[in-house]
Amino acid sequence: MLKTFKNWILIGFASLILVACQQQGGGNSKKSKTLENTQKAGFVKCGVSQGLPGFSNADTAGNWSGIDVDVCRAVAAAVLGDADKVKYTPLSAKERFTALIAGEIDILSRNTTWTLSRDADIGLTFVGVNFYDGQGFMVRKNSGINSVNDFQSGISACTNTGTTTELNMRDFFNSKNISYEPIAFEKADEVVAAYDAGRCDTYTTDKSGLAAQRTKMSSPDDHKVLPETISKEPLGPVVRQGDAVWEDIVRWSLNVMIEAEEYGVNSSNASSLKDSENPQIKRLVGSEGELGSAFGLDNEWSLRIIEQVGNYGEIYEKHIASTGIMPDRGPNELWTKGGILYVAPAR
Ligand SMILES: N[C@@H](CCC(=O)N[C@@H](CS)C(=O)NCC(=O)O)C(=O)O
Repeated sequence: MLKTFKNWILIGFASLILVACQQQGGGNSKKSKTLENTQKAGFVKCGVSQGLPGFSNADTAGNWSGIDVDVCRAVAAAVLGDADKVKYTPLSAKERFTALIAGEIDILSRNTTWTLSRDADIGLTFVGVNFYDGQGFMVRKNSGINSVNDFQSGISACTNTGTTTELNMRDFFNSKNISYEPIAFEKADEVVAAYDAGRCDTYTTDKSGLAAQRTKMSSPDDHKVLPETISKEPLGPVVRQGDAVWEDIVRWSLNVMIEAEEYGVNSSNASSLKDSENPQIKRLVGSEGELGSAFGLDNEWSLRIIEQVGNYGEIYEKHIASTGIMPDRGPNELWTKGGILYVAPAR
């Protein structure tokens, strides 16, 4: 009797272990409400900036492009089969998080810095980094200022409201005991116009933002960016907290573009690499493993991202390097080439 009881307990434990192992092995039975709604609507709801060249910018015909836009395009290629199926909502820095939490958008991909308080406090989840940046200062070349060490009390500084920039600027000037006059606007174009018109001595934001906005100034050559970087600004896409599968889809859509570059898979060679000898390449192009099933997607999801949007290197070249915004990749180079772009393996 006792023996039979023991056997039952053993069988019970064995089944528990089996179930636990199966769950670990994959097969995601969870459903994503956001994925379901996106597939029903037929487009990805993507929040972007109000116009930041290289990152998210619309042409005169209203076509959006940029490295941030490509994150949304990648998700659309993965979940809808077509990178063009994206509806863009331009948002100021101040309104971006409210729009995401309210469900007006499902991905915020808008030069947004990942910080503890944003990630933890307000119902947001950062899924990764698509551009490593830092805050800098722009001044007029004839100002006689060559370094932040030349800043004097009474300096006026233009910037955007609702940004990390405002907070870093305050920390920076206060820690150096320099009194300053902040001149802040909600719309980035107002900031640029104010600085351009000489209303402030310096314009401060992410260094990529300075480079991008400089292209909009009346005489870009009259200005320079100081050498110092006063903060870390890891920029990346954000989703609403609470839909773990959607979060994973966005995270891995980004990771796949970075890993594709690492393995030399690009928009032109991807489909010809289905028979590659390298199993990691085969997983990226969907001819080995079943990575898509974990998200409720087919196995070509990542191939479509690479074919329709490109790998990270192609995207960087197209939007940031060839446009002259930041030709040098700096930290945004792959870890295998001296940069810090290092993503978890898609396997
Ligand atoms: N990365 C910072 C700053 C983001 C930010 O809003 N920067 C301004 C200046 S580059 C901007 O995006 N302007 C473009 C726009 O508002 O459309 C943050 O997340 O707070």
